[in-house]
Amino acid sequence: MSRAVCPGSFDPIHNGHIEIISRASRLFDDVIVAVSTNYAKKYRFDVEERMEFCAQGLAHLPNVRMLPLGGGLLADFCAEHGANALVKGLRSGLDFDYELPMSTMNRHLADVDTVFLPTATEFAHLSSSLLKEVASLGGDIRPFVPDVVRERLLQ
Ligand code: COD
Repeated sequence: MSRAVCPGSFDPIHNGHIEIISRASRLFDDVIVAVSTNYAKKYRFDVEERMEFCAQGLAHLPNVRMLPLGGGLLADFCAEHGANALVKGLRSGLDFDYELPMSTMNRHLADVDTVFLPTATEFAHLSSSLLKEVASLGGDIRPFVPDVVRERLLQ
């Protein structure tokens, strides 16, 4: 059985993430969405809430499940869960430049390969931080996030 990990902060999950994870679910038998907690980072939503948003946004994908990544190494998480692939979305060459050293390091640490999927053009401008800013200033983010996320961002 092929197993891949889609890691991220998902603070919160948006449709760019969902599109990449959905494509990963067609390439691999089992997909684990690893929701990170970096203790040095400040999140808008706690890990339970971010996992709940992921669960709702990805409920249509039967071979996708969510697990907390915790504060440890992603490579250790992959080894512990028997995954030999990571899947990441690329919005631009800048993403690739940022991701390439991490992919090489993850291969060194746990012999895990990174599969890069180019994002759909309609989601290439999305990031969780941009969506939080636009929502906080009253902009319409309906096309870009699951309803549950939009409602929570509006609260
Ligand atoms: N379209 C498509 N894909 C997208 C989009 C978009 N618009 N936006 C983001 N993505 C993809 C990217 O592949 C990204 O990697 C993923 O979604 C998650 O995005 P974010 O922003 O939620 O998550 P990040 O970038 O904050 O996640 C960082 C990790 C958790 C992956 C990273 O910090 C990590 O690996 N942490 C574990 C600690 C570790 O092992 N460190 C050493 C690394 S070698």
